[in-house]
Amino acid sequence: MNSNILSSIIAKKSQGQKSFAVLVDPDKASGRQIVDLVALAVEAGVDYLFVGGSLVVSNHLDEVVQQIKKECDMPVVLFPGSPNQISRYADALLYLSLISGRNAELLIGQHVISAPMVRQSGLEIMSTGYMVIDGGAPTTVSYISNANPIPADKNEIAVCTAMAGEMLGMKLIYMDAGSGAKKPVSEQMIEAVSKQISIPLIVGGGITSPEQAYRDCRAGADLIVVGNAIEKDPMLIREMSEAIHKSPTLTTGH
Ligand code: 1GP
Repeated sequence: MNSNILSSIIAKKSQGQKSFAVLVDPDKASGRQIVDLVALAVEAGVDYLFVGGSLVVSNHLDEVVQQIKKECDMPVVLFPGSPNQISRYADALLYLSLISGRNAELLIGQHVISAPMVRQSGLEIMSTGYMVIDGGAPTTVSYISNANPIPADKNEIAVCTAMAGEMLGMKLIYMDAGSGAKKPVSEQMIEAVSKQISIPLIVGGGITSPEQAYRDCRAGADLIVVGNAIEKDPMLIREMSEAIHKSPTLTTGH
């Protein structure tokens, strides 16, 4: 099983470099928009394109991924909301287990059902402890997952959840306030969690400004994911990328 993309994320973390992923929702992106977005992303030095959404209702995931791959060499990482959001044309899959929830289906059930298909896809599989954090309003992910998010001010629950994920062997932790969250994950929570884990920490949901992205990186996020804000204003990509790539970390993992 290849591990190129995970290795690149780990290598960047160990060098103190931050990474930036732009999230493309196949339901919202059309042909021309994808071409333009990819061009902007390449020019801005975006590290990864994540593709997926909690509720992909269209059936052109393959088409979207193929189109992105035609336009650029950037790694395409699937961020699936359900097991049918798999495309063999992508490079890697965030193999998400919703460790913040207590819905057995999203912890392990759907993985069992889709395991042969996932293995056959040939994708790089990146085991990811997925933690949904309350973002101030119900988001698609909190509704669809049928699981309570971690309260935004309960840093200790987030810390223990991430620690458990790491000790269970997960390779990445993803803290997500949900797409379009009113409030992104707090810097205090990011700092608390990042201090207690040594695997890379992905943070997303409701990040709308380069300043916020910078502060999140400084607090300890290793990879920032932005979707909505860039859908609304694609020109934000450049500033976001600059802010993320210049940011230092104030904290160190143990
Ligand atoms: C959502 O983390 C991603 O799962 C991105 O969220 O669309 O709010 O940037 P936004």
